[in-house]
Amino acid sequence: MTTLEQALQAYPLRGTPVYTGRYGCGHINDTYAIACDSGCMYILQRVNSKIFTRPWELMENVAAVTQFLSQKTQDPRGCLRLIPTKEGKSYFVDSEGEHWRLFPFIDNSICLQKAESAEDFKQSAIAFGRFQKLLAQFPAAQLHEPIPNFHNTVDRYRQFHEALAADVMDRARLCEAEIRFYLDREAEAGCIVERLADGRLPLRVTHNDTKLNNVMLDYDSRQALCVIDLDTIMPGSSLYDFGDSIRFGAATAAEDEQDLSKVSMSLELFRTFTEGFLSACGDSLTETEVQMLPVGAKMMTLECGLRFLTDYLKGDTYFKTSRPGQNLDRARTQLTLVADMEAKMPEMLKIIQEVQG
Ligand code: ADP
Ligand code: GN1
Ligand code: MG
Repeated sequence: MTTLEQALQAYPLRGTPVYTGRYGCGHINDTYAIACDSGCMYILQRVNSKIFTRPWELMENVAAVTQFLSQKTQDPRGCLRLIPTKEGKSYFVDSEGEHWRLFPFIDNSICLQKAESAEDFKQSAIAFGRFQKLLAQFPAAQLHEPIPNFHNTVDRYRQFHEALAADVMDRARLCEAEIRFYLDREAEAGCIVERLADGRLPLRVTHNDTKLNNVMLDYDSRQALCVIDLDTIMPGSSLYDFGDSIRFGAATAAEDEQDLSKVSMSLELFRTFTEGFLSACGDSLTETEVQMLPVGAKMMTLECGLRFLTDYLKGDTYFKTSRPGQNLDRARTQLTLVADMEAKMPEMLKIIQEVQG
């Protein structure tokens, strides 16, 4: 019996599977759609144990958060729900030690790879804002960290210094200006983690992969239904999710664009996202969090760029590349965005005031 068949047998499916096939465009897990003769459909996933080395901890996070969310919403499509195994467990372990989980297929929904309009981007903001609001009372400190220190920018700088000192590929000489740019901003690295540590910023449940393709929209209305892909949920700051959404979604060019004249942060898209996010968060964010949202955007972009540069120095061992120098290109787009955000900081703050009303 294949491990997929083992997984199918572990769950109390309604009816007999008549179709099982690979599904979606996710880059991390193995995702299958299952259709049964009863008409019931499911999503079955094998967790990527190369990236997530302690999948049982990740599954404890997913089980705790989905359980909490399901008590907050009546709408069956309003949150991701785990289906327990026949033994009542939240995941199944196959004969090779791989972890599987089963979800109801979210009916009549669509998952976009790219925003086709500003409204799509706004809907992702609503989904992630609602996610924050619904989880505002969740005891975030109880969550595991599937990737420790994921958004600890101070630690990301430590790793950068290590890579720079080793310079195993002899590439530092090829990116002196970029290295300087990131080093010039090292003093700012602690601005979120220090506030989390001393309580000026509250600890929240963060999603950490806030791309549009992790949001399900209603197929007909294209309104946000729920957030999916909960593997990287961790304790952190709301600024992480807001910031990473802006970094990726409000950029006017691709993450690896080589023509830097095309790279900027769209204030219009910043406003669009902020409107959706704040309207859905309601009053669950503190005033400090709201005021620091633009800083969150800058810090997430700085950190991501630093990670790309670190990976370039180390020989491209973390981020997948399809051409030489791609990680350096990515580090360059991110620093261009950071510089643009620095210039637009007063306007971003003004937008925050206007949206807050
Ligand atoms: P990955 O971590 O590999 O990105 P995801 O959990 O994001 O995995 O799932 C991959 C894709 O599968 C999603 O982009 C979405 O299209 C689809 N998908 C995931 N869960 C569901 C669900 N419950 N209902 C319908 N489609 C889903
Ligand atoms: C990675 O796997 P993907 O493309 O969703 C990375 C993010 C980065 C992003 C940059 C677990 O996300 O942190 O922002 O690349 N995810 C992980 O493209 O490291
Ligand atoms: Mg995904």
